[in-house]
Amino acid sequence: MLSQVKTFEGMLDAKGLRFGIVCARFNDFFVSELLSGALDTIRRLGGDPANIDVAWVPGSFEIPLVISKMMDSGKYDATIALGMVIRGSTTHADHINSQVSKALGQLALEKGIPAVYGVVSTENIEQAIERSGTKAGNRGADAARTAVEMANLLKNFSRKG
Ligand code: INI
Repeated sequence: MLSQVKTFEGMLDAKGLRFGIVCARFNDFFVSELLSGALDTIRRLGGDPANIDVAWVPGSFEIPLVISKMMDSGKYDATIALGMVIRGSTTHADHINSQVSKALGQLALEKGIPAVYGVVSTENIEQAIERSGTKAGNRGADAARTAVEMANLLKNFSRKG
């Protein structure tokens, strides 16, 4: 029974894949670390740095528009959004988080290209440090791994002819 089931998985092999990464400059102290983690991961999975484009935008709120343009260019197998939204004393961060996550999800569905959500939302600076390459790992590296897996998985479902 199980042997007849066709199972699809995306391999963790970045060879030949093209990536568009959009980084938010707001809190760039952390976002630069997320980007380093993402680039290092793609390189160690066999990706070619010449196949990676990086665009910087003012803040996380601006990320989806550039992701959308990157998708329309037809140049990328996957896109990655990197940002750091740190909660302050107002609800500003909540508005950014919900808008950006919703927009990225919609873009991926509409255009059929992964829009990996590497926008980290934290309560404070300590949590931001933990997720930018210290005790909770590097969310940029996680996002890159997801992008590679999804790009390879989707190759199985591309329309032929
Ligand atoms: N942008 C971020 O990426 N992170 C934040 O923590 C943040 N906060 O807290 O304000 C932030 N704000 C800027 C926002 O993304 C837009 O750039 C701005 O509102 C202009 O559209």
